[in-house]
Amino acid sequence: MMNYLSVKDIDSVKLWVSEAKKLKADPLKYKKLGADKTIGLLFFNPSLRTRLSTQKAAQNLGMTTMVMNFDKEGWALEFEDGTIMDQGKSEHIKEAAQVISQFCDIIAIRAFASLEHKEKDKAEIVLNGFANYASVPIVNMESSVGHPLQALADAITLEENKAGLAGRRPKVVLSWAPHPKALPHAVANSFVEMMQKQEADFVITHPKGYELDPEIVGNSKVEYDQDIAFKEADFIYTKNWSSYREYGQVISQDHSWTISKEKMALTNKAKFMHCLPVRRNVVVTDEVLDGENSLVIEQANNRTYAAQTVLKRILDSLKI
Ligand code: AN0
Ligand code: CP
Repeated sequence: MMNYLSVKDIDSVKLWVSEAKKLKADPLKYKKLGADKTIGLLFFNPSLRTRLSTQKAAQNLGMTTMVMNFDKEGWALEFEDGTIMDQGKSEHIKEAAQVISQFCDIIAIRAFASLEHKEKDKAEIVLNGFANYASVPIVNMESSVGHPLQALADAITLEENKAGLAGRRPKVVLSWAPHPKALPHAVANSFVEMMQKQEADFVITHPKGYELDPEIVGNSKVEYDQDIAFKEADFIYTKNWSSYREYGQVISQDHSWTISKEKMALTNKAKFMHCLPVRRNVVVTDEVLDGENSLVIEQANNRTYAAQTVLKRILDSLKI
């Protein structure tokens, strides 16, 4: 059974991006593929883009969608085995996942990291709970560890904006930026994993103490001086994340890391990318976000074709 749980499930970024571009050129080409099929979208956290783009993608493939805000509308779920359920949790993942599988042909799940328990977050309790007990394919709409639909949309956006590089490898920089709240590592993790599958000069930059999970970073280059990292960059991908080492803590909000016109002037006229939602004049200045090199709306638009590529592949796999 084909699941889409992480970037590792992409066998060839090149192939998937080219499929996405074809779907973008003719979104309704496979309108009949998903007829009589239902996707259930389960949200344990808020969402604008993921919610609407995944519904739009399903709709383009002729599917019916069911959306449930699990945090507000569902029973509180128990994920541990063998628990005596005499406390707050009303239903076990074993029944919930099997019951939803009776109604849905695909289940998509958003469940952020708690940012409290590193090991539990790393174990992907919610996503893997569904993957273990559901009898239908599972799609990750941002879990504790990754946001692979975002990363695929980012890969499409990068590909579409390489035209000015005359075939040379792009320099892509993932830059941390300040934020008042503790945010998850998922978007950054999946972007790193996606870049590791691409031909690019890739650099991660962040203040000391904001190192991402070393198991994900692997051999990717880390540069602690943002100004040095930005030199000759073709793409600046910005995201805040909380500390991984001091798990879930905001250890600094250094505003000298905000992406500004002056920072962008250090680059090779780089394009600016961010997954959104973004806090203006904290993460990035108005000038950069509203500037002509900002790709954020294109990225959001490409979320539809990223999701459509994944759902089409799953629907194709269900026919075999
Ligand atoms: C979330 C995050 O950082 O993971 C979702 C991003 C797509 N962002 C916020 O919570 C602001
Ligand atoms: N980029 C993204 O996943 O946005 P939402 O949280 O609004 O879905």
